[in-house]
Amino acid sequence: MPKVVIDPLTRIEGHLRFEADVAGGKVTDTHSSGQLFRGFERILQGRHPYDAHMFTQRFCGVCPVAHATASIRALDTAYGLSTVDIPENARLIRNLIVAANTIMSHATHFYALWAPDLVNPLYKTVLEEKAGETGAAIYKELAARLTPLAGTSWIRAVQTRKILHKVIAILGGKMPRHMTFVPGGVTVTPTIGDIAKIYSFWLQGKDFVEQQVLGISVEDWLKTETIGDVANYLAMFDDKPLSEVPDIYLLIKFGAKGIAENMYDLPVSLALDTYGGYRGDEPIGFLSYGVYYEGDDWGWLKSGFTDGVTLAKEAFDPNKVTEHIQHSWFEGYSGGRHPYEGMTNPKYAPGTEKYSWLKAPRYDNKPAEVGPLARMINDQDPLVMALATAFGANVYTRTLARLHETVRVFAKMTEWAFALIDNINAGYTKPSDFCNTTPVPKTGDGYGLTEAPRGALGHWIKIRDGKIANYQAVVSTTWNCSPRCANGYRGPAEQAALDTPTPVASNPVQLGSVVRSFDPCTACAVHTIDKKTNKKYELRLL
Ligand code: NFE
Ligand code: MG
Repeated sequence: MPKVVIDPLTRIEGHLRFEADVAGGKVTDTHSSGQLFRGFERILQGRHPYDAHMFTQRFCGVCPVAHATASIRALDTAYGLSTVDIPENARLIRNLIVAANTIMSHATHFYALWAPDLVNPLYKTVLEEKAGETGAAIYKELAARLTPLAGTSWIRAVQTRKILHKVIAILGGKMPRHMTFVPGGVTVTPTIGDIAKIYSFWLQGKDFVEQQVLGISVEDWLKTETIGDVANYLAMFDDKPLSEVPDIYLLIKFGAKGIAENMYDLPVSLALDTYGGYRGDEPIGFLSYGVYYEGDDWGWLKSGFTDGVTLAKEAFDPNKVTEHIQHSWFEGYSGGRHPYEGMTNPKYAPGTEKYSWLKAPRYDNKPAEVGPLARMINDQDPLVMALATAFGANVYTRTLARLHETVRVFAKMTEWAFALIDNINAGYTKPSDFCNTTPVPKTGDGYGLTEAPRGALGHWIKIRDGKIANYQAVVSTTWNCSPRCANGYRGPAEQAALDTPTPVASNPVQLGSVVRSFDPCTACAVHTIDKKTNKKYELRLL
C-alpha cells in the first residue's frame, strides 16, 4: 500500500512527521509522530519554583505567553492563591497579554502557516477544470492575496502581527518570553500613557481586520450568529468585483462545497468542508479548560468537554485528564496517568509499537480535539455551533472558528484596557494593586489550566523542600497530534486525516491542510518524501 510521508509537516518549528497509507486516492490509515525529545519536564526537577515560568516560556517562540500563564497559575495555586487573591489589575494585564498573543498566533496561522495551501497548484487545476474562467479568477484572487512573501493580505497580516508583539512588549518588557508574570500577579505598573499606546496599536490592527479580513466593522461581524446571517453577509458583497471583497468572504463562499455548490449553485469550491472531520467510529471530543479572567472567575471563554459526534456538552473535570505512553517513546507505566503522578522517562524504541515522542493525552480516556473550534463549541458560540451543526468539524469550520475567535478576543481587548484605565484613574496604582506578593511555600501542589492559541494547556507542579519535585506539561499539540493511546484509539489529527482525498501522492495538499488546520506547532514543511522511492517532492508555496 503506498505511503505518503510528510516530514516535517508544518511551516513552524519543525518536528512533526505524518504518515498516511493511501488506497484508491484516499487516506486509509495514519500515524502522527513527534520527532524530537526535549526534556523540559526533567530539566525543571530540583529547580526553584520561580524557574518554572522562565524555563517553560522557552518551550516555544509562538506561544510562550500560554506557557507563562499555565506556569503562573500552577504557582498561584501551589502558593495557596485563588483567583480573587490576584489583584484585578493583574488579572486585566494577564488577559491583555494572553489576548494579544492569541491574536498574533491566529493571524500567523491563517495567513502564513495554513493559507499557503490554498494557492497550491492543485487547487488552480481543480478550480479551472471545474469552472473555467470563473475558477481561474477565484484562484488568481487567492494567489494575489495569500502567496507567501508577496500576497497583499499576507504582507498586511505580518505587519499586524508585529503590532500585537508591541502590545505584549509594553506590558511584559519584551516578546517573545515576556517578564511580567509572577505568582500573585504581575510586576508591571503601566501608566495611562502606556495603555493609550496599546490602544493606538489596537486601532491600527482594527483597520486591517475591518478593511481586509471582514469588510465590515468588528461589531457588525459579531452579530453574525446563524447560517442565514452568513448568507446575508455574503450577499452584501456579491455584486462587487472579486478584487474588492474581503478575505473572509473568499474563504466562506468558495471554501465550502456546502455553501458554494449547494447554497449558491456555484459549479466550484475548494470543498474544505468535505475533509478533516471525524468518522465517529472511535471516541472523540472537544476539550477546553477555559481562559481569561472574568471578574472574580476564570473562564470568559468557558471550559467543557463536548462529544465530537453528538455535540452534547458536559462540565470539565480536571481529574479526568491523563496521559498514555503505550505508543510513545517513554517507559514507566501502563494505561493512563494523571499529570500529578506523570513521568517523563524517555526510551527510544524504533520499529516497535511505539512511534512518537508525543505522549497521548486523553480526557476520560477519550481523544480530544483542542483549539479554537473546541473553545468556540464549549463556549456555545452561536455562529460556530451553527457551522459545526451544518457542516460538521472539518478543515472549513476549524479555520473559520479560529478567525471568528480572533475577532471576538480582539473586540474584548478594549474592555479590559478601559477597565485598567478606570482602575488607574481611581488611584489603584500601589504595587499591591498589581501583585499579591507571597513567599515560596516549602511544600505545595498546584495546577495551571489555560488555553494556548492551539488549545487546552495544563501545567502541574509539585513543590517539596522549596524546590520543584515534579513538573508535567500537557500541551495543546500533544492533544491534537497525539499517537494512539493504550486503548488503541487514534489521536484527533490521526482520526481527522482518515479518508482525506489524496489524488496526487506527490502533492498531498489536502492531507497537509487537514493536519495544519489543527495549527500544530512543529515544522516548516518544505518537502514530502515518497517512502517507496525515497524521492523528495517540493511542497510548493507558490
Ligand atoms: Ni509551540 Fe503552543 C500553542 C502551546 S504548542 S505553539 O498554542 O501550549 O501546542
Ligand atoms: Mg508533557
